[in-house]
Amino acid sequence: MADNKEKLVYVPMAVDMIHPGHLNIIRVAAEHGRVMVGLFTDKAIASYKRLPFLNYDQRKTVIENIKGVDIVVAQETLDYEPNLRQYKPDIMVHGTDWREGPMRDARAKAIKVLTEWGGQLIEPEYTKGVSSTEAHIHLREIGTTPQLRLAKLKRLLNVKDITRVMEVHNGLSSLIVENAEYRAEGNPPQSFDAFWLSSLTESTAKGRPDIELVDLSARLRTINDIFEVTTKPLIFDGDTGGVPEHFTYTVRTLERLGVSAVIIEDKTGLKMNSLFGTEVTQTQETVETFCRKIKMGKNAQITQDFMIIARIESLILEQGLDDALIRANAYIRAGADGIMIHSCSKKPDEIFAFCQKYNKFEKRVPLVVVPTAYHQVYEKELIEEGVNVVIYANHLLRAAYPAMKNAAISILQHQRALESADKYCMPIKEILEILPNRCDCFGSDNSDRKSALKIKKDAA
Ligand code: SPV
Ligand code: MG
Repeated sequence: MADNKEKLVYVPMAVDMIHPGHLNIIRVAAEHGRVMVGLFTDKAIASYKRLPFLNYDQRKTVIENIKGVDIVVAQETLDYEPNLRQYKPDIMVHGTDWREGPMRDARAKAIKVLTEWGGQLIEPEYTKGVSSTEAHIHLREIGTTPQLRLAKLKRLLNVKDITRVMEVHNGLSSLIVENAEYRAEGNPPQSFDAFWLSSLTESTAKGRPDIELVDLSARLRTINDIFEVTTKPLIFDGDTGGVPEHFTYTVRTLERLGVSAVIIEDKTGLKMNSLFGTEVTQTQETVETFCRKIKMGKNAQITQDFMIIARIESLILEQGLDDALIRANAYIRAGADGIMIHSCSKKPDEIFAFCQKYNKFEKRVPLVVVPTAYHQVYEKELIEEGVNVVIYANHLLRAAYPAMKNAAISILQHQRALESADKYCMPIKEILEILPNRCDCFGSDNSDRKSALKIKKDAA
């Protein structure tokens, strides 16, 4: 045993929720020597699955206090090589779960590196039925608090190469965004990080034009519908933010509900949708007045985590790149936590030109883009240009409308519902199961509903 303690045993772990599976691994490791836990950073975890519930420091405090753990170091990537080379452990311990799936390559590499100094790999049987991914599904049913939800956006911005945001306009569309997942063999699952409560699609869903006509009270009801059934963070499309004195109240109201950020655009007067471009008359706000609005909003907010993001309309209104850059600089100095640069050009060139100059700013804040007009652009190109947040601003509503229209026309054409139901409609059983049924959530078996809620698609 004394001999054993001379040996260093490396145990990589994420430890979002500690469970008997972790304790078993640590027990096995401690039998072989001094246990060094390589604790995955939030960034490392977010690179292959969702953001952990607990942040790195919280997880470190937990694991440091577990019996058998001697030391905790940061595991910064999914690749074990840097830590293995730095600490040269005699033994590495990992559950058998990494033999399959996204960790397979990391395992092969770890084995190769360990052999360089005669290191040994021990793989205790993975404790089936106890996985943090499964626990996350249950936690989703319990829900979240306004504070936790609000703070999540900043956490995502700190760890993701790009934060992927999807439009929602009601509770049902938010359920889709909460649960949609795509898996391609050997790759980490893809999902959305946050919601965009678009003024365009929320207005359209209510049959109104996007001219700040749907008032804040109505929009708060939509937020409530969304928050009732989801846990992801929300970015609110605040249009112009209204007069500064009103905007301060909006900020506090959104914060109180647990909204993470508001984006306000630098226009004044009758606001119309940006995708009209210069087809309609729209007036850009003066830099001074818009900066005053940002400052007043920032002074009004109570939490550290709420973000006010300033949206620049200079490219939409053909005011040129220099005007956009001058405004970005001024808005950041006024306290904006992020900048959104918008464009209705069919090519991303003017956005990329903005990015290149923007990235050289002394004081740079997260950059948001909305590739609706230049939708050919890939996320990896945006990442290369330094973009931090991509918003898919209207796609769910645009996808739903043609199906509804076709179903209506089909009934008129055939004067019965059969053709429409077969071709354009989801099965009745599915619609009954898609919605959360609270009575089921607490206690009784709701496995049917869970499978309907899990909107998953595996690559063919
Ligand atoms: C929205 O979604 O309402 C927006 C983005 O403001 S855009 O429609 O492109 O102006
Ligand atoms: Mg809008």
